[in-house]
Formats: sequence, structure tokens, C-alpha cells
Amino acid sequence: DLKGFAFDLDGVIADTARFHGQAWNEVAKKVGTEWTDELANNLKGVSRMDSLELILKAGGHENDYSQAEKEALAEEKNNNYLKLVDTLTPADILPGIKNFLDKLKAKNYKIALASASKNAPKILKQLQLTDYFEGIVNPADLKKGKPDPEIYLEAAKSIGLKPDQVAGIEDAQAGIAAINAAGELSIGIGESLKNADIKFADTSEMTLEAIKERMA
Ligand code: B16
Ligand code: MG
Repeated sequence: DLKGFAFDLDGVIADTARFHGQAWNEVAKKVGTEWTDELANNLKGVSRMDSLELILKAGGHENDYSQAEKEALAEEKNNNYLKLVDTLTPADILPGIKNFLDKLKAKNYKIALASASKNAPKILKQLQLTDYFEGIVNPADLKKGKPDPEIYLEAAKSIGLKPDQVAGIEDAQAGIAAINAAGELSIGIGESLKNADIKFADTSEMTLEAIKERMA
């Protein structure tokens, strides 16, 4: 029986991907990697340092920077990203998400956050959504990122549920893989996602009724 939901943040709750993109684009320019839509897409759900590695690799620069230089680049990206995050308000919550959270709360579903972002608590606060979440996984505690199931297993644990009682909601392919590997019901936002148990074109179409209908 479905008793809880684990939410990804970037791409599900708010469109912070455009801010990540803007901030990484600056880094890409600096290291001499061409910025493409494909590269931007591959960074979804991927941790900060792994994202930097992908950007360096895309331009053939993976051996050009020391660990300290990489950390400085990641910090610079994060500082630029945080300036953009500061502008977020509740008006930036993606369509339908507030209603969906209200509905889940009213029906006593447990709600957890399974975001790879170390900035997730700050973003939830700016969107005024913090109180909906009974469990928030701290990505700093994880050994492996998405597509590893760890973050979704921890999300279920954080709300006291077994994986088969939880549905995970994701916009990234690595996230869907993580949910499936955790043994949870996978809900994908985006028609191009593969292997999602249930898919919606965008967040506005995701309702509890539609999910139940498609589970039956
Ligand atoms: P930070 P999600 C992910 O969030 C983003 O999709 C990804 O692009 C980002 O690199 C990652 O968080 C880490 O974010 O630098 O803020 O720690 O989709 O898992 O909610
Ligand atoms: Mg995401």
C-alpha cells in the first residue's frame, strides 16, 4: 500500500536547473568546454563535484586541474548559483506542486525529500515549503549519488516506511534508475524518461487521482 512520497527537488518542485545551468556555463567557459543542451541535461541529479568532472571531461580537460583547483571551481559555481537561488520565491514553485503537497498532507501521506542538492533546505525555505517535509535526506551523508538507490532508500527510512510503500518523483533519468533500484514506485516528470512506472508530461498533470488511476 502506498503510504508516502519521496520528491526530487530540481525539476520537480522548482526549476532550479536553469540556475545550475547558468552557473555551470560560466565554469565551462572558464575551462574551455563547449556548453551544450546535452551536457546540461547530463548534469541533472548529479552531485556538484561529479557535475564538474563531467564538464571537464566533455572538453577533454579532466587531467588539467588539481584537486584544490577543482574545489575552487566548484565553490565559485556554488556562490554564483546561490546568488540566483536568493531570488526564488513561492511563485517559483512548479505548476500544481503546492496543490499536490496539500492533497498528500490532507490524506496523511508521509512526505520526504530526496534531492542531491546540498542547498535543498535553503531552497525549500525560500519556497516556503519546509513544513511539508517530514524527512529530508542529507546528501553529504551518502556514499553514492543517483543512479545508486541509496538516496531513495534513505528517504523511505526518514519517513519510517518500507521502499514498497513509497513513490519517488523524478525528472532525471539517473533519478528514475535510483527509484527503481530502491524498489519504489517511479513517477517520471517528462515524456522522454525511460523505465518510469508512471509518467506525466509536466508537474501540472500530476495529481493523486491520476497516480491512483494509473496504478490500478
Ligand atoms: P548542489 P536534484 C541536483 O538536484 C541537481 O539536479 C544537480 O544539477 C546538482 O548538481 C545537484 O543537485 C547538487 O546540487 O550543488 O546544490 O549541492 O535534482 O537531486 O534535486
Ligand atoms: Mg531533478
